[in-house]
Amino acid sequence: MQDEIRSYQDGQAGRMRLNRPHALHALDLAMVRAMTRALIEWRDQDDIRIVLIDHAEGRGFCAGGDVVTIANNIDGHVAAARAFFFEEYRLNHLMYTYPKPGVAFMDGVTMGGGVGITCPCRYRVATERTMFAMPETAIGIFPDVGGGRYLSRLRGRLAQYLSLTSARLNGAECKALRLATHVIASDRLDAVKEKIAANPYRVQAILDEAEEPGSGDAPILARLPLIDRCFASDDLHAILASLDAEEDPWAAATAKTIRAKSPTACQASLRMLVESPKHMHFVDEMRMEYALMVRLIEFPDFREGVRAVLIDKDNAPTWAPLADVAPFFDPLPEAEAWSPLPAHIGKNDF
Ligand code: QUE
Repeated sequence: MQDEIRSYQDGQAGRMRLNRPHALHALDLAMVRAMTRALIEWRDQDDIRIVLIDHAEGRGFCAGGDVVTIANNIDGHVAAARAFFFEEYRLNHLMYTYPKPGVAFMDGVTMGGGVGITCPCRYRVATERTMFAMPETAIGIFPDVGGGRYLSRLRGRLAQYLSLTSARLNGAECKALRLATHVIASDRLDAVKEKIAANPYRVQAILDEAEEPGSGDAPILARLPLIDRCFASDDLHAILASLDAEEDPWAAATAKTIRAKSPTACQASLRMLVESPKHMHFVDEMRMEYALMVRLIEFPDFREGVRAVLIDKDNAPTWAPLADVAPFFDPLPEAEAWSPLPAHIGKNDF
């Protein structure tokens, strides 16, 4: 079998290429481990000055996590399901604190777990093929992988809007919201990567030079006032009531979209977005997200959502009755809680 992560040195760059084309390069545990191992190896290697993350042939940059396998593990193999998120968040944290700059190329679908490996990078390149979304509430979970941090820092009430609706953003919208640093035509990326690998100290200039003026329309900007008004509350029912009160086709369609998502997942997401800005350190964010994820993957909506969206593809989930999500935020017992990779860990410790 071909390696699902192709990692190699290219000039002065460490290259990590996601290579699971049949699943839009969604991350499984082996990929998370291979990426972690490569980053640890490159951390102390003086001839590697920068890390480039992209995908091999085929569509998509990274569709998220391998949630079908995780959902199938819930019955009987809960430890394996937990282990995926535990290690994925360790990778996200390693990238967030990594001493060398990262460049992520979001040249296609970039969702969930794909966002988690992009947002920690200093340079985030979108293209005309970028389709960015945090669609987790459709499968009974929440925008994780640091989503609480990245989304809650966006302007106005975009975090609440993106989390509840799974709305997709194009490359120009990602740039307008600072989720991307650059928008570069897809057919220029090979040349850009080659130049960066040869001259990593010029990365900013190389990306700036490859960007064309006017990188396309960002229609979301025109809707910001309406989004801010309708998503002003941290309460799901108040948001729905606010959308229903607008005499506006967009508001009606948006309310319908939210009503199709897991209500429990939506409420958990809204509460996370209240809590996330209180965290000083990314470690605290990921510890909270892991505790919440451990609870939600055992709540029936996760299995049901994965069934409806990704297995049977009937898009007709039956959600469980609404729970009070507050207990989902209780810290885990210390022995089960998430922790970052120990700082001294080396590549042979896996
Ligand atoms: C929510 C998600 C994911 C999703 C859809 C959601 C997710 C994910 C995929 C996905 C899509 C296409 C594939 C694939 C996975 O879809 O995490 O293997 O081919 O990986 O609504 O969180």
